[in-house]
Amino acid sequence: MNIGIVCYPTYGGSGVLATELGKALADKGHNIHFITYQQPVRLNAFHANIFYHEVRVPTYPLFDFPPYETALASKMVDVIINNEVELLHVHYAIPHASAAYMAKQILLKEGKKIPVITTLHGTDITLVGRDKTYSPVVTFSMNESDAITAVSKNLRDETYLNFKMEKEIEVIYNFVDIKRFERTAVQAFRQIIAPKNEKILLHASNFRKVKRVDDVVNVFKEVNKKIPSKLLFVGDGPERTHIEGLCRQLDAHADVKFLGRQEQMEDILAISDMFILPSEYESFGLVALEAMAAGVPVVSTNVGGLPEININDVTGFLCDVGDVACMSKKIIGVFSDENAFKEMKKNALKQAKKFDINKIVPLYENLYKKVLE
Ligand code: GMT
Repeated sequence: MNIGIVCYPTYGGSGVLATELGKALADKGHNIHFITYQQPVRLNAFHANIFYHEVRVPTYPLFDFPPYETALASKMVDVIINNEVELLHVHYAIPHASAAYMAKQILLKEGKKIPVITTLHGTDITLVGRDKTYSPVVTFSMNESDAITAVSKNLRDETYLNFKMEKEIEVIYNFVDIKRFERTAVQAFRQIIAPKNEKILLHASNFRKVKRVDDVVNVFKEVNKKIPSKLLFVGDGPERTHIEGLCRQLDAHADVKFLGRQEQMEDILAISDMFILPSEYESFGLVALEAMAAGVPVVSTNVGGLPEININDVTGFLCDVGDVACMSKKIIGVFSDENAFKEMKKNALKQAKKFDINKIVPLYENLYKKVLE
């Protein structure tokens, strides 16, 4: 099939998932056309079946806000016509679903019917999409899609609850390439981070408020009082400066390292003992699944789609939002019991295997076949 994929090219989970999906589909022989404003971060190697089409938004003195959506819809039309693209799969509803609707209408006038699949990822529904500023357009363009998918049951239910849906939403879970995370720890790297064989705690995110990164620092402070530990932060974003300040204020900075944006998550996970994800909301928590694929247990909140992935007391722990005491107590407990910790690591990997790329990608292929029929 010739498939157009539209996504955000940045470090967010929706862009990562869309890119990994495109790469997996290309490996299976499909031709993939990525349409976005920048080369997606995970699109980092040559593949004969993958094409990248950059959306350029020319500036003009009249435009206080350059019209990206118009440029994107025009690019979609151009790519579809000139590359015999058969369907469009857009990730993250805003503004991709409405741009796809526009492209679809333009192409219909030219006698070409192009099915559109919209995959909902989270904040496009729960945070931004629900806002009155966007909701009429989001509702309309979702309903005009030929198929809608959500990355968890929770996100599907949230969408039904908050939007007037006229169409069914299919749940297709996010996935992980288990093989990529089968790494043995680089001992020299571990030695630099934790020279006295301290436990290594990890958090990775875009440092937005919804991630509650303060809680990570407070959990770490408590754990470190009982069990010598180090904390690694991966990623960057609006809260990072504040978090660095908090670490200094709590006198924790000597045991904390900020690695910034990293692509080799598998190497960092391979030396980590526990992943902390205390978010206010996660539709799925792709980063938690990646940790589990590396055999790293996850302490997370019990919100959104997280309980569909992380199983309390089995693959890690689930605590209420903001319950730092619960999170630290659970980590200290399992770090103090070597057998329970080993068992939890095994369970984390076993659970991640349920979301393996080879199980999930065929679900998208089936959906494509269905909409093309
Ligand atoms: O979490 C973010 O801020 C990034 C956001 C995105 O759109 O890239 O992530 C959302 O999509 C991911 C992939 O489906 C999910 O794993 C994240 O849980 C989801 N984030 C939220 O729901 C807050």
